[in-house]
Amino acid sequence: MPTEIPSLHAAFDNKFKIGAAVHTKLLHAEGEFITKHYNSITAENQMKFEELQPEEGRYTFEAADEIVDFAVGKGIGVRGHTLVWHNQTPEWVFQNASGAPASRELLLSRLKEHIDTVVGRYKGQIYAWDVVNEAIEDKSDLVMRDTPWLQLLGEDYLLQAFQMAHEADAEALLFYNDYNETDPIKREKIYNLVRSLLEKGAPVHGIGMQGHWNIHGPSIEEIRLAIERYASLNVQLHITELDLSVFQFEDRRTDLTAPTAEMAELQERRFEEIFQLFREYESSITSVTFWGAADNYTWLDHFPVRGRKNWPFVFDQHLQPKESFWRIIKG
Ligand code: HAH
Repeated sequence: MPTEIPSLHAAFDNKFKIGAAVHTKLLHAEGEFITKHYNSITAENQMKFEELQPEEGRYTFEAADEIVDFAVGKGIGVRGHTLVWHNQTPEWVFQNASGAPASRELLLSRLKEHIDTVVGRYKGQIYAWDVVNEAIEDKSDLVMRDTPWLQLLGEDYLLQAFQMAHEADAEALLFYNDYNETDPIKREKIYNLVRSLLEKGAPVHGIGMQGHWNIHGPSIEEIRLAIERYASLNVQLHITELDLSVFQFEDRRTDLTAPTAEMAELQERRFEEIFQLFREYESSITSVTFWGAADNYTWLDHFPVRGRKNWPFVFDQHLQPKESFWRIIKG
């Protein structure tokens, strides 16, 4: 008799939500699989600024609506991603009618309009928003990332964005989201940024740790220190974009058609340890989202090496549970 496959999210039901990044095609093709294993979904791309408002005042909500309708219909939560980011945001946002840089006033009014329209549309249906994504610089001698938002609005843009989002939906949990969040130097910059936002009274309810990790690092200790540091601000933590690449970032090999035995084993061990750690901090961690649903598709197939297959999840390319699945649900 084939073993019954238990639901992934059910294994964590009284701890934290288990999410997947999705797109509408995946919901059409594999809606049942998603519903069985995940109780939170995030649009991988279809709620980004360029997808929702490609031209000023022309909103394209079809895909985003479908994702939200699917979730509401199945009783699944939605994490919104993302309102303010330097990527996948159209050029027009930062320009005035003559193509020169937009004034502070113009950009702030566009930001407010976008947030009001988008957050307002899904009021009560999206439990958490990544209000600002990746505002911190990776290089150690700089703090804020140099983006058009910073250049045109100054550092104040984060406070503004959080206030606008809170006005549009007072119930939604509002997150600052970033990657390399376990790096000690970047970790302190993120901590200081969120702390200063909180001191200014900004409605920031949580920190999103993206969790784009690999089978070698960061160490469990580094992840633990980051969780402890962020949790000390008394905000919720969401793991927002979890994947465990089988390659180190510098590894440029493109010849593999399956993970090696060593990769698979390391990945299993790491998934087990990482979810053990998440369980330890279940009073702070309220949601854990994978940046995909199964190994048949991941953004890592194209990043940082184009066309190099990756296998970063706990379900394989045929949506079957990998050994890692059994290790993480055991607890
Ligand atoms: C994330 N950036 C974004 O938040 C998400 O919207 C996108 O779909 C994929 C990844 C992560 C990132 C990184 O790990 C390294 C360099 C730049 C960006």
